[in-house]
Amino acid sequence: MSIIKDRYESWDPNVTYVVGHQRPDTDSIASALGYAWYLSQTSTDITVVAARAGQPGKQALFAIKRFEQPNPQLLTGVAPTFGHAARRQPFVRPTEGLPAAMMRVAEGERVIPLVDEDNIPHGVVTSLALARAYTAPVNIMQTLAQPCSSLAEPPQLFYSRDKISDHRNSLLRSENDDFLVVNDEGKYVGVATRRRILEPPRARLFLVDHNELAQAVTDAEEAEIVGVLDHHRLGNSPTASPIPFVVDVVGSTSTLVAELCKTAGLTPPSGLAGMLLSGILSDTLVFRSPTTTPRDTVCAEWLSALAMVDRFAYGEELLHAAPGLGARTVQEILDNDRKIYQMGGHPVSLAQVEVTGYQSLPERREELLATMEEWRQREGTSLFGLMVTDVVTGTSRMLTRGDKWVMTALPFNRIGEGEYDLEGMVSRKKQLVPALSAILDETR
Ligand SMILES: [Mn+2]
Repeated sequence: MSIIKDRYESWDPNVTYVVGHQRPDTDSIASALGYAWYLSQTSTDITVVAARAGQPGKQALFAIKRFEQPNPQLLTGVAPTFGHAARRQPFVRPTEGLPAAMMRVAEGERVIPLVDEDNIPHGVVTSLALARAYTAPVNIMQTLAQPCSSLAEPPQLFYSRDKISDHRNSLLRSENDDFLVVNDEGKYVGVATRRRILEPPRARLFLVDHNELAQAVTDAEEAEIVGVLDHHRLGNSPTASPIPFVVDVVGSTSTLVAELCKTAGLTPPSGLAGMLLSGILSDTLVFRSPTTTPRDTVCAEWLSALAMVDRFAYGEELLHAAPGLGARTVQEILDNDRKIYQMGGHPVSLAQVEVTGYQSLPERREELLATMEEWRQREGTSLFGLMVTDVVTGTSRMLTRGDKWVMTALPFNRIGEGEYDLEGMVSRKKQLVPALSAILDETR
């Protein structure tokens, strides 16, 4: 209902958001909450809000509930909109006389919006049109009696929710310098000048648990990245100008947040400590992942004391809240989403499973491959592929068992016995199937 909501939509230019990657996992949510808290404790000049780029996974929701943490604010997109560029400029009613508009001009306005009692805009009166009316060779009393609507010029309208970048071309073609901005119901929001539209306020983002724009919240390339705190490999640098950019080789971003707190002499509240602990336990698979470092275990010990939980028992509970590969049976992994295809007359069985990181793939590989071969023999398929898709990085690997002639023709990077890197493939239907069909059709 409020103007502020119409104008600012989902992001506020006065706020600095701490936001994790799309398809947020537990570490992404925990480090956003933790780092936002840390920043709010250490910097007084900015308003910091923890945010998320999408719906958290089951495990993250479990941790949020367990430690009674707020779900971070959802950012659906961070592009500047016309609402962000609009200023709620004073208006006059279309029925008011010209002196009302003239007063606004005297106050320094260049265009005066005409807005009726229902908040619907009826064009604008420009200072030029007013000057002409006042200097026209007619009775000045007649001029003063005219309603503002008599001088109304049709405005160019934009919706406050619309992204500026989607309209750049029509803006460049337009001869107007001032544009009326309305909300979804067509009601007056404000006036946006060309200058403000071309240089709108930008969302201020602190990225946690990722460092590539491809994984960031929608339209992050139109935002101002003010810092990065992460533990993943370096992707493309998201900024042109230098920013605080921390990518450190530990098991989780939550570890980095906990260390920052320690260094600053800050003790996170019990619930937040539990949340950060959850981030560490989730990413390190309760310290079993080879990515675990002593820094993770030291922080986890500290946080579990603050949260008053047994980190090992709670860790197992947490992992089972959203079973990754580590906590699922071979049957579940292979058969939850499996389809049989006919390619060039050869039956091919393709399963797909989503993960957040490949941490637990090595320890399950042998078991999975053995079962795949068993099923393949039983079903008589030429190939059995398990596409393991990392929803965080948008990449996939494939475990495969098949007839020798198919295996040797596979057009993928082999990274181990029966294991291939599918790189940017995430869709079985649109990417993997066509790639496999190409060889199986050919070698028939
Ligand atoms: Mn992480």
